[in-house]
Amino acid sequence: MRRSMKRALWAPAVVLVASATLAACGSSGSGSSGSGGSSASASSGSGASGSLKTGLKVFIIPKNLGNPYFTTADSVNSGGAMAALQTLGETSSETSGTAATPSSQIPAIQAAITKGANALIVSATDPAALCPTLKAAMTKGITVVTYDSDAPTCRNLFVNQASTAQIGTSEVDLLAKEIHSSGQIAIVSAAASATNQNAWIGYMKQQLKKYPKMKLVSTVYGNDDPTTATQVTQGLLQHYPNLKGIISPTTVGILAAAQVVSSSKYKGKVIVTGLGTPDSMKKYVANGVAPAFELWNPADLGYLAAYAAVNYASKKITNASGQSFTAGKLGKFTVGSGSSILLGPPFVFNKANISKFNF
Ligand code: RAM
Repeated sequence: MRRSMKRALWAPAVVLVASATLAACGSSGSGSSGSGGSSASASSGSGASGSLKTGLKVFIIPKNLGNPYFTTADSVNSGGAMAALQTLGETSSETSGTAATPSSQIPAIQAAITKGANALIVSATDPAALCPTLKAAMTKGITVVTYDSDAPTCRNLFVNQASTAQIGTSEVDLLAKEIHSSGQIAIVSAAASATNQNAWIGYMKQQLKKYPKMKLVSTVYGNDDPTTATQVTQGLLQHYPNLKGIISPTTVGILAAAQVVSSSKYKGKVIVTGLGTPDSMKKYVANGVAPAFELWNPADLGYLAAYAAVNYASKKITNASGQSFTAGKLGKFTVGSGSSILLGPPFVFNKANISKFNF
């Protein structure tokens, strides 16, 4: 996708948004980048980024490694968090467990603290389970920024991908349009403890009140694991043979659900929507199983989280509402209510536009 197109579609919105309030394979490091070299002591640079500190040790800790959504959000090649950190002269490293569970993620957070992190950028698998570790980090003066999935009481800032309410309500609206506002529907979520999915599902339930003929019969959890997501979707279809629609607010879940429906007798009977990446969903937009779905640009989310973390760690902003900073190519952002920063509105992909996107 060309840069100009990307910017036009994801122009940053500076909006006040209500923050979404709502295992042991150890951590495995995966690559690091940055031009900071040894970063034991960060310094106040005076380069292009004003007086932001350079040489900060920043650890990006997604829900899990191996999830293409987070790879896009975090990596240098996609222009995600590590690209921003490289530009700013920080040292960065992406680390987590392989399962999207707190027992997999927490050791990675602990290891980052031990290694002398100056800032952590975390997508929370489970806010309650992560909080003691994140609070310990904050007590040591480490900047804690959540992105993607929040831990509202134990971080300095939350970088929110899109309005929580808008995501939840618009997914119900998208499905209602496809199934003529009538019939049994189900949700294929990620982990039962995930802050982001639970907040979106809360708004879906509210929005469903506007569609009295649509009945939510079940919510199942695929844990952002392709095999589990496939199995729970198969189980749903067996239990509810009259199902008309599935909403899956997770990139792993929506792909599994679309694959299961496409290769079964339910193709043409069950419509899938939710949050997906365009590359993984092109086939299912084309075959009509998932005519429309949503997302934001994950690379921009990571990039913005990196700028937020460095600005906070450099004491250029606090968590107070109204503080603003410039996030490189994305422009100016303002801290909103709940100490959250909003990337922009969700974007709907469908057959008219999906071929323009490659991530
Ligand atoms: C999955 C993860 C992530 C979520 C996206 C939409 O990759 O659950 O947290 O934001 O889907």
